[in-house]
Amino acid sequence: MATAEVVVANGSGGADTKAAFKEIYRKLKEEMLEDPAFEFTDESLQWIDRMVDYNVLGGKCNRGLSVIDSYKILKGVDVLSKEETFLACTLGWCIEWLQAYFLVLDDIMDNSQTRRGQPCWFRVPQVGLIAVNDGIILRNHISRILQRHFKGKPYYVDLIDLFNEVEFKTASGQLLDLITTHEGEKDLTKYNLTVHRRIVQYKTAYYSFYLPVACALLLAGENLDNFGDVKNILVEMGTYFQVQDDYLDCFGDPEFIGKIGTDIEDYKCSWLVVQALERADENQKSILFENYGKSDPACVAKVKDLYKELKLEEVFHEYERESYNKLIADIEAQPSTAVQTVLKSFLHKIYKRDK
Ligand code: DMA
Ligand code: MG
Ligand code: MG
Ligand code: MG
Repeated sequence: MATAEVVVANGSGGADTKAAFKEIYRKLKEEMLEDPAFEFTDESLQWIDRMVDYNVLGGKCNRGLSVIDSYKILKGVDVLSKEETFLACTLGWCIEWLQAYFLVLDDIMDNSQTRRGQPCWFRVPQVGLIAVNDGIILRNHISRILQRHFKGKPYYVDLIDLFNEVEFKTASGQLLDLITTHEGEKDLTKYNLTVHRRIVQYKTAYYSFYLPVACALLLAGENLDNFGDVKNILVEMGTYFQVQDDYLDCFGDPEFIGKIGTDIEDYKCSWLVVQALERADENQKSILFENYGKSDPACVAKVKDLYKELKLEEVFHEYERESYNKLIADIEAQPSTAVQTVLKSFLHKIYKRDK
């Protein structure tokens, strides 16, 4: 890594940016609690207040903070005006809100136990399936935040279209993720890298990687149609990110990553099971067929033992190095150095992450 890149990687999302970002959260939440379109009761106010804090906060905020970092790099400045900081942070929070909305529903559908080191929202006593409606509320907050702060900007319609488009892609990815695991359809022979790639591009890459950069580009007055290559690189990066997520689901430390993996129990088309299927002999395949997708901890343990036997940890580290090198080469082929810097700072935030 060249020295200049180290500065960008370490300087991004610094303490000042995080403090400014956090400050703006308080304001946005206050506005949601004072929304004139609804006559809040004391109970409903308290519910929204707690629900938003519980689900929007507590993450790494990488997606949200990236909007600010990317915007600064695109503009070629270290410091933004108060107004620009506010707008960039607000878009960052809209992405964090979007993430909260997807996670609340994802945890119900994946039957997960914990998220960000606490029980999943639907597991909190007295929440249960009210969490479904809370997800819808979180989604509606985004539209209301955008309307309040961006209506009248020349890029307002593009912003709305962008959030709608990315939401549709994500929900479609979740659909693919969920129907491959259907009872009666359970068939490991259908799982391969092509199927995996399609799922993860849609369910993760667009909202986690393309969306923050696209927001920064719109803020900077750019036309997204001119950034097709950038989009492709970000989708590749997002694919690599979800492979890391699949790896950590099995090999990560639940205490540290804040969530307990469920991919084996849920019969997910995870990168690990796809790699295992490619490498297993007949005997090992039958172990997979017998034990994958069962909630019995003894079955889960057999699958994990097989992953270790097949040395999937090493396979993953090799994949990680290769993806990194390929991404760097694609990034360096980009004509704009500002765009290169944005993409590299993103990549360095996630390369070899353990959380
Ligand atoms: C997450 O996929 C995708 C979305 C849209 C939330 P996942 O279920 O693997 O995520 P996690 O491991 O965080 O539950
Ligand atoms: Mg999940
Ligand atoms: Mg899921
Ligand atoms: Mg996962």
